Amino acid sequence: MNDDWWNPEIPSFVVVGRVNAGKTSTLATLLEVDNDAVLRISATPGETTGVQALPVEYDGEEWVRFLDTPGFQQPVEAMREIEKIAGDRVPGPDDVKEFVETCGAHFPDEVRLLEPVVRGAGILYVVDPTKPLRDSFLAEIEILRWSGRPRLALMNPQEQGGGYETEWRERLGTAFNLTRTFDAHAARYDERRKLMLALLQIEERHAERIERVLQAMDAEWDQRREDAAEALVDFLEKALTLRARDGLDERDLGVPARRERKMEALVEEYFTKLAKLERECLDRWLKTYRHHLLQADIDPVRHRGLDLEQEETWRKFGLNRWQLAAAGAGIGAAAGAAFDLGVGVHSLGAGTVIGALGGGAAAFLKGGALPELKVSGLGKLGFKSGEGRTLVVGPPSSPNFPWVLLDSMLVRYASILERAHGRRDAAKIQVAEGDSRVREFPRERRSLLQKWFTSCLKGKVDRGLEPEVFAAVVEALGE
Ligand SMILES: Nc1nc2c(ncn2[C@@H]2O[C@H](COP(=O)(O)OP(=O)(O)OP(=O)(O)O)[C@@H](O)[C@H]2O)c(=O)[nH]1
Ligand SMILES: [Mg+2]
Repeated sequence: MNDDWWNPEIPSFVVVGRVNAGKTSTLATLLEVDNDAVLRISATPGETTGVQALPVEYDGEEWVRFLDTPGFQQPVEAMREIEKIAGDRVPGPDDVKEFVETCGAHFPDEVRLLEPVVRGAGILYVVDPTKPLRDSFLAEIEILRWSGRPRLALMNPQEQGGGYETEWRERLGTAFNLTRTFDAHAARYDERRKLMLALLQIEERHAERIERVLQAMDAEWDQRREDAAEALVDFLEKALTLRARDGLDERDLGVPARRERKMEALVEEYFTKLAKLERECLDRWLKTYRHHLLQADIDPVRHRGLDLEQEETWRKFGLNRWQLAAAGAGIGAAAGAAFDLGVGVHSLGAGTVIGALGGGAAAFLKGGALPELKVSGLGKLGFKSGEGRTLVVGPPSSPNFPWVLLDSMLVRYASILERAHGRRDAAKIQVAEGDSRVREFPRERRSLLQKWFTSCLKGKVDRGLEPEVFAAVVEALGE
C-alpha cells in the first residue's frame, strides 16, 4: 500500500467525517490553500479518494502534518463489523486496528480514513451541525471513540441558521476531548489560530512542536502586515506624485479643439496609470496573503479604478469635511502651498484665494467637491503662442483625494483578510458599503499622514516622515 503520507517522526492530525462534510475545505482554510490542484474541493461527494499529507513547514522544516481523507461512506455497517470483531467485549483500539487490517475489501473508504488513526494520528472530526444527527453519524462517533485517539470535533456549518447545533454539541461532548466551531467558508486568522491552539489541548505529547507552529504563524502574520504596509506606502507615494504630461506645440495653442483632445487623452492616461498602481498594490497583497482566486476589483474596461469621477466614491471614502479641515489646519501653510501649486481648470483664480485662507479653510471649502484634476501649463500660466509648453494633468484637486485613496485600499485589505482559502468561487475583492476606516483614525495619525500626503502632492516627498508614516500604516492595517 502506498503510505507516503505517514511519517512517525512528525505529529500528524487526520481529518475525518462524512463525505462532503467540508473536510477538505477546513484544511484549505486552516492551511491557506486556495488551489484546487493541491486540495480539491467540490460539491460532488467523494471528491477526495486517498489519504493526502499536508505538511506545515516553517524555515524548511516540517513541524506538523495534516492528513486529508475520503469520507465515511458506510459508517453503520463499519460499526457493526467492528462490534463483530470485538465479540462480547466493548470494542476498543485493537478492534479498530483489526478492522483496518482485514476489512479493506468491503470498506475501502472507512479503512483508508481509519488507517492514519490506528497508526497514531490525532483526529479532527468535521461535522455539519445544520444536518440532523442521524444514526449514521452516531456510528461514526462511536468508531472514533473506540479508536482511543485524542480527538477534536469541528462543527463546520454549511448553511445559515441554527439547525441541530445543540444536539450535536451534547453528543460530541460525550465522545470527544474538545468541540469547536470552525466555519470553513468564513474563518479568519483568529479562528485558524484558535484551531491550532485546540490541537495543543488534545495532543499534549506534541505541545512543543505545536507551540512552535503557533509562534511561527504569529511571526509570519506580523511580517505579512509589514509587507502589506510597505506596498501601501509605496502605492500612495507613487499615486500622489503621479502626473500625466504632454507637450503643447504652436498648433495646439492656436486651436482650442486640439488642446481639448490632448487634455482628454492626458486625463485618460492619468487614470489608467493610477489604476495600474492600484492593481499592483492589490496584487502584492493577494500574493502576500496567498490568494490566487481572489482578484483585484479594478474595472478593466474603464480603467478608472476607484471611479474617481463618481461623486459616490467621494462620499463613501475619505474624511468628512470637518475632519479634513482639522487635519489640514495644523499645517495650514503647507496645505495652502499644495493648493496653489496647480490651478483647477474651472477655478482659475479661486484656487489662489482659497489657498490664501490657509490649508484648513481650503480643505473645508473643497471637501465635498468632485475631483477636478489639476491642470497647469508649466512655466507661465496661460498659453502664449510661440512658446513651448507642457500640459500637466493630475492629481485631483480635492484635498480629500489622498484620503479616498487610502480608505479604499484599507477597505479592500480588510476584505482580503476576510476571504477564507477554503472557498473556491473566483471573486473580486469586495468593497463594503459606507465602510470608511480613515474616519476612525486618531487625530495625530491624521495630521501626520496629511503632512506626508501634502509633501507627496507637491512632488517633494518628505523622506524624514517615512518611518513614522510606515509605522502608522502598519497600525492602521492591524485595526
Ligand atoms: N457554505 C459553506 N459551504 C461549505 C463549507 N465547507 C464546505 N462547504 C461546501 O461543501 C462541499 C464539500 O466540501 P469539501 O470540503 O470538498 O468536503 P469533503 O468533506 O472534503 O468532501 P469529500 O472529499 O467529497 O468527502 C463544497 O461544495 C464546499 O464548498 C462551509 O463552511 N460553508
Ligand atoms: Mg475532501
